[in-house]
Amino acid sequence: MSILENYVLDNFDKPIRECTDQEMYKVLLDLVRDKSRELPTNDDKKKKLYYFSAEFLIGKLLSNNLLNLGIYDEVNNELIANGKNIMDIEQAELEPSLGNGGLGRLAACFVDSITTLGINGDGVGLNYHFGLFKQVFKDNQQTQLPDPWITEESWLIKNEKSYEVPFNNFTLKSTLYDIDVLGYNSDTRNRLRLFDLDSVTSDIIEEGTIHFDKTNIEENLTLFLYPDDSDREGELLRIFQQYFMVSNGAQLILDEAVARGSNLHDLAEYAVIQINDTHPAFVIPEMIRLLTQRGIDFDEAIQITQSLTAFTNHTILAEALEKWPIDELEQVMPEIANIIRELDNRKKDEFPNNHAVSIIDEHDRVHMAHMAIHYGYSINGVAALHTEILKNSELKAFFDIYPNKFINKTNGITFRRWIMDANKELADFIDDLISDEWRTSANLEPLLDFKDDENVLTKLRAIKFNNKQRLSHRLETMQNVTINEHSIIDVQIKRIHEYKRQQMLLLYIIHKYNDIKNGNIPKTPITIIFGGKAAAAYTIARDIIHAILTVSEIIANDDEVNEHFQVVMVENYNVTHAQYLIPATDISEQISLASKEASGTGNMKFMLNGALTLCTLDGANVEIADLVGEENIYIFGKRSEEIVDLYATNGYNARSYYERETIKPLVDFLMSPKMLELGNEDRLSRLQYDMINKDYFMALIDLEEFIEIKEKVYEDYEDHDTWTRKALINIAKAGFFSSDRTINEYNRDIWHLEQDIKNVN
Ligand code: 26Y
Repeated sequence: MSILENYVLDNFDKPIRECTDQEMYKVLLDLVRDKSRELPTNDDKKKKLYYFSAEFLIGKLLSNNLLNLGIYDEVNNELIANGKNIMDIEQAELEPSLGNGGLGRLAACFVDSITTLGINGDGVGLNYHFGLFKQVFKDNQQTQLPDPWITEESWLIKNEKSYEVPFNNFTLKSTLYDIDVLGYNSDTRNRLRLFDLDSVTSDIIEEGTIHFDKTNIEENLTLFLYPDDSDREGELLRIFQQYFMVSNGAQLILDEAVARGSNLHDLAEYAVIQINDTHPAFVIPEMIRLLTQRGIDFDEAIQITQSLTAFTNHTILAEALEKWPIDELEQVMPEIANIIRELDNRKKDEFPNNHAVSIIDEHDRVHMAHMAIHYGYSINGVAALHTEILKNSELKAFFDIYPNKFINKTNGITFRRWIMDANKELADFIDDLISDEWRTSANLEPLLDFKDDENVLTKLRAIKFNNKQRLSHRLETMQNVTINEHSIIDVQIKRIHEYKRQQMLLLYIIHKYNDIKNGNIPKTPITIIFGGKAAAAYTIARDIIHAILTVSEIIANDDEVNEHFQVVMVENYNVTHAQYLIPATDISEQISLASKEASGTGNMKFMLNGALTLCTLDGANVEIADLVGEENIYIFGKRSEEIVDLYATNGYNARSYYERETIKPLVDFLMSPKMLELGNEDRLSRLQYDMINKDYFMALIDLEEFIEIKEKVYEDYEDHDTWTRKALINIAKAGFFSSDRTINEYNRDIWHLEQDIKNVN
C-alpha cells in the first residue's frame, strides 16, 4: 500500500482523487505527525539547551516537515499521480505568525538546525492565539486585524505538564502545547514548548479590531504577540506575558533536569538557557527564586543561574532596549522585583560610581540587558560589525569589565526552508551540477567551476524566470495585481522602520518616475516590490506605507510610465510570501543606515537564491561583501564609523540635504497635487515635515549616492551573462550563512552540548 492511501481511507473512506484539498491537508498533517512521533526526542543526552524566545516565526510547516522527513518526493509524486497539487493543498494551512521579523525567524531557523545537528534542545515560548496582526490595505493605508492560526487541524499537541505561576494576589495555571521540531534527515526530534492559559478567550476582542480589555489578564494573557504597550496597562500586560513565559520555562527546566538526575547544585551540567534578546530575561530572577524555594541558598542560586544563562543581543536601537519601571514589576510580581533589587545592589557595590552598568537606573527603571549581561556568562552580537559596535560603543562599559563574556555569532538561515523548499528547481539543478552533498554540508563552492559555463548561466536565468512566473501568479490570485515576469524584480521586504530606510527607496522611485516622464525609458522594465508591516503605534512607519501605496497608484495609473515601471506593496507580508518573493528576485535591497541593522537575515536568503545585493556596509552585509568580493555586490553610502560619529556629535542636519536641487523636488513630491489627489494630507505632510526637519535615520544623507548606484545596477543587468555569473558566485559563497554553521559555533563556544552531526563547513 502506498504512503498515503491508508491515511486517506482511514479518514475519509474514498480515494485520494475524490478528496478536497482541505481533506488532503488533514491527511498529510496526520501522516507527518505520526512519522514525527516515531522519532525519539534527544532526552537521553544529559545536557539540554532551552532556547527562550518571545517569538518563533516558524511559517507553514507541512512541506518543510515532509522535506525534513525525507518523504517529500514520494508524497508529491503520489499526489500528482492522483491529480493533486501540493501547492494547492498547502493553502489550507494557516501560517502561524508568531513573530515580528528577524529575531523570530532566526529562532525558527535555529531550532531546525539544532535538531538537524542532533543537539538536545527545545524552544520555549508562548502559544499566542493570534500572532502579529494581519495587515490589510484600505484607502492606501495599513489597517490591522487579528490573524488566527489555530484550527482543529493544527500542529499543536497538548502536553500533560502544567505549572503554577504566582503573580501578585493570584496564581495562574498553565497549559503546555508542543510542536515537534524536525531536522533534516534527522533520526531524533526536538520540540517547541509553547505555554498557554485555558481561560484566554477571543470573546474580549472588539469586533473587527485588535483592541481588547488589557486589564483582564486571565482572559487576555496569551491572546496576542506584542499587544500595544503605549500605555501603562499595555506595559503591565507585556510584563505579565514575559513572567508567565519564563516561570513556566524555568519550572520545566527544573522538572526535566531532576528527572535526568540533577541534584540542582549541578544544574549547569544538565541545562543551558539561551535568551533571545531581553524579552525572556526575567528567567534570571525567576530561576534564582525557584532554586531558593527548593532549598538552595541565595548566593549559590545566583551562581548556578549565572553558570547556565547566555544572552543574545539583536539591536543597538535605544527604543528597542527594554527598560521596565520597577514599580510595574512590583505590581505584577513583587518577589521578582525584590530579587532584582538585590541583584542590582550587589552590582552597585561591586562597581561603585559606574552608573553605566547599573541594572536599576536613577529613574527606577530596570535595564533588562544589563541584568542579562551581569548575571549571564555570555553575551553575543549577531554579526561581526554589530558585535564590534557593542564592544566599542553601545556596551563599552560592560566590555571594559567583562571582556571575556563578549563573543560574535553571525546569524544564519536554514537552507531547508530557504532553498530546498522555497526554490526546489534551483536546489535540484545544483544537485545535477555538484551532487547533493551540499544539502548537508552547505558547501556550495564547487559551483564556482561553472561560472563561465554558458549553459549553466542560461539555465539559472530560466529558473529565475520560472520563479518570477510563480510569483506573478500568486500576486494575481492573492492581491489582484499583475506584474511583468520579464521585468527586473527589485525587492525590499522587512519590517517597516525608519532605520531600514524604505523611505529612501521611495524617494528613488519618485526620481525614476520623473525620469521616465522625461523620456528616459528603462531598457528592461522594472518592478520594485515592498513588503512589510509597521507596528500599529508607529505613526511615521505607517505614513511611509501610505506614501508607497499612493505613489504606486500614481504610477499604475500613468500610461506613459506603467509599461516600464511598476511599484507593488505586497499585503500582509509573511514567511509564506517571502518563500515566493525571494527566489524571484534579481536585486536585494539592504539599505539600512550603517550601524543600525544588527545583522539582517533576508540578505542571506536573497544571496542564496541568486539575487545581487545592493547595500550599505551594515550588519552581515559586510560579511557578504567580504565573501563575494566587491565586484559581485553593490555597495554605497556612509560607513558605520561616520554615522556613529555623527550621532555622537549631533552632526547631521536633514534640511541642508533637503535644500539640494536633486533632493528637494523628490521630498516635495510627497505634497504635490498628484499625491494629494489620491493620498491623505495629514500623513503625507507629516512624513514630508519629518524628512526635512528630523530625518532621525538619515534617509537623505545617502540619497544621491543611492540614485547613482541604482542606475548603475539597472545598467549592469543588461549584460545578462555578467549579471548571472555574479549571481552564481553569490550562490556559491552563501554556505557560510547556513544556520547549521551558526549553531555549530554556538555549541562549540557557548553551550558545549553533545552533538550527533559534526561535519559542518
Ligand atoms: C521591545 C520589543 C517591542 C521588541 C520586539 C521585537 C524589540 C525588538 C524586537 C525584534 C527585534 C528584531 O527582530 N531584531 C532583528 O534581529 C535579527 C536577528 O538577529 C537581525 O538580523 C536584525 O538585524 C534585527 O533587527
